[in-house]
Amino acid sequence: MNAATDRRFLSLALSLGRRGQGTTWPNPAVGCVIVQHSRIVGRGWTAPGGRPHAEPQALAQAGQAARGATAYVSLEPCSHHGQTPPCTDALIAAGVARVVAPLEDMDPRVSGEGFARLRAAGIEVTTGLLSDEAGRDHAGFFLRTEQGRPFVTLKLASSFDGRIATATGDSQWITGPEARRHVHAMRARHDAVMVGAGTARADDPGLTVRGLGIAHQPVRVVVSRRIDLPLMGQLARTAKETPVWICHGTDADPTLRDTWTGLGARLIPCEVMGGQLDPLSVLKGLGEAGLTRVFCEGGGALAASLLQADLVDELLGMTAGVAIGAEGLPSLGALGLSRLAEAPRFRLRESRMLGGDVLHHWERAGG
Ligand code: AOF
Ligand code: ZN
Repeated sequence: MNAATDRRFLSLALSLGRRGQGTTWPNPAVGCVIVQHSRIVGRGWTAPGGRPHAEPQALAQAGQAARGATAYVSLEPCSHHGQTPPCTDALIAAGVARVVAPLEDMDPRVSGEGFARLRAAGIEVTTGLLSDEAGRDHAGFFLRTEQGRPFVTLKLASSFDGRIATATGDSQWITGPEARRHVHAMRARHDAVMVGAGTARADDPGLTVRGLGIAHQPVRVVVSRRIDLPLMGQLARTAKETPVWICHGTDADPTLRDTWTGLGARLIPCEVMGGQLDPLSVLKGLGEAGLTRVFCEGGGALAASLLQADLVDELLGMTAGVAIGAEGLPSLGALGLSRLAEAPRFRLRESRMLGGDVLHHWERAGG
């Protein structure tokens, strides 16, 4: 098989894998394509909840056609006896001749062992192709495995001059319907949507995915040191149907904790540092609870504290052609910088028109 063909089928495996993003945590969202004589005979991706894994599903579809075929997998097939038997064993048993996967699984139970087992069984293994793209797709899973925290995408939709509301708090419809639709699609591809308490109070957001025909909902995370949240708001009313997790200070009022637990929320105690919640402790708490990809939608104070702590992996900006002026509410709180050299910097990955707005997508520089 030539490199261009490998690239094409592996790229397809990667895009199938991405279909599972937001639904497979704490497991990675993997995709698999089985190819026999240049024909796709099986496709699979990690099921919601993280199991079954991608490979056994694709192999089941391929049946006998898997014998002598090439399996394209977006991550090293697992070799451990976890909650399901190892995918390497399934590939070996099916008689696959070759496996193409971009990179090793960082899970210490796998970590090269999957490739080694396949090779030991006489299967040809090709790695390294599309590894940057796969690294991005699995960045959340890898970060949680290595550092115990999820990947953080920070979204800021603002006016041309970086404001998110007028001085009186009027914030509806800064960006257009296409941008809003994109936000919903991005929510769906993350394990959780996260906001600070100020936003939860000011906007009373639902934080659900709507209008895309998707049944799955991401977890809704609210960061609130004192659990200072409206008891009659949308989050409180719907916490029993769609998960609400509250990251609060260890010093929060126990009665309020009980109230929110009663409403159906999950409470995650986090450390307080210098009078505010320590953002690293918040993310570690979320990582411990299984999250791999978090979509932060502000507000300004939470966004600033994450940026200050160098915990933002990706920025998603949406900018509207409207000017609000200095008295408007800035999208970011104070960062306390004196020198530009200290300012968090990101590298542009993509920019394009989105309806009447501009979408710009940045990733951490040198990360
Ligand atoms: C694969 N294909 O589709 C996925 C894999 O708890 P378990 O038994 O489900 O195992 C989880 C681990 O399996 C996870 O940490 C990661 O290493 C791997 N995920 N592997 O071959 C898949 N989702
Ligand atoms: Zn597996």
